[in-house]
Amino acid sequence: MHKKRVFSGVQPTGNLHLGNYLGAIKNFVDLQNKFECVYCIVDLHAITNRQDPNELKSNILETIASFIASGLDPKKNIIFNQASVAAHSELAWIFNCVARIGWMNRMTQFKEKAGANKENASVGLLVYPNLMAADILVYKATHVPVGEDQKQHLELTRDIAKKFNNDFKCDDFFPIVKPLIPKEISRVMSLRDGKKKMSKSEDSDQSRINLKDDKDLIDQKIKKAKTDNDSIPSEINGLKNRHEAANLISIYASLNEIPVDKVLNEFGGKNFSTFKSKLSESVVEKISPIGKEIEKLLKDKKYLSSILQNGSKRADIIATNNLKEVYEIIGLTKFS
Ligand code: AQP
Repeated sequence: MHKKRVFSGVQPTGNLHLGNYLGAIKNFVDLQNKFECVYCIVDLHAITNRQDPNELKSNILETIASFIASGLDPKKNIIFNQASVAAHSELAWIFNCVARIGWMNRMTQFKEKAGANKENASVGLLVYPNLMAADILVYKATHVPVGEDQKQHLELTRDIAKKFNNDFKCDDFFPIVKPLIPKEISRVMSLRDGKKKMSKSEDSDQSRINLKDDKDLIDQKIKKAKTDNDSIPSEINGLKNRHEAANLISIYASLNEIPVDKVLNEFGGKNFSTFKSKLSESVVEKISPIGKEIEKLLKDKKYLSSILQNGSKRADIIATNNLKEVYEIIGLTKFS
């Protein structure tokens, strides 16, 4: 039996949005009172695509500011950046030798991010899931809150843990992690195209609500969000194949922590303009205070760096101990 421990990470690639918040960060906040939680800014994942060094530095601080502004308590949780704890990269190398190339080739995120020019993608982008497995398992984490887009990577983490435990006959050494995926909205979709996920790297800023957007921008983006010509249905079946409509309804449900059918009870038969103004109100109510707090926190970079410094020390102790056990299991010795 493993001690219950939560681990999750967010890439410091700028523009944290409503998808990151509802899919992951909101859940991080809820979990901090129930589990020991380790939350990581996964800067090594960010460099699988080229990053401007100065922008990367400021995005790391902005991500930590977003964590704190969303309600994470740096005393209660271990909050740190991945590059500060070398054990992540060391275990990732070991997992590069455990995982199979066929497993990597099946990852849909690689296919989507590498696009048509697969040969030109970084090797890091291909083996990204091994580093993610190392991030989680170096803490022997048992629960991982993520959006639905990360489900396949978590299945791979489970496969790596099982293969390692089996290959080295150390039954139950690594836990078989449980994904914690939000129920009402597991994947927030783009405001411009209900079949694409809301994403930081999407060119159009109109496709997402950023945590730092002000009230006017939020109102304007929601007003312009794509819908269809039909009114809001009264039952869930009526949302079938209406991707944009389903997305807006689910965002409202998730923000207000009510089930989708309750939203449909309230708005069924009404047109989208009535609903959109209510949705705007909810987004502004939940997101604007976070945006304002992010701006405030970003004025105190010393404070933000001190959170990372402190969290990195605490994370390093756990990760280094676990890595030591891994080295012993596989027959490696560190003489330095
Ligand atoms: N649209 C989304 N809906 C629900 N959850 C989402 N997450 C991301 N987008 C959505 C969840 O947020 C956490 C952190 O994600 P990340 O920033 O580390 O990486 P990502 O999934 O690649 O996010 P983006 O916005 O799509 O970034 P880019 O455009 O840079 O690739 C994860 O738990 C993720 O599930």
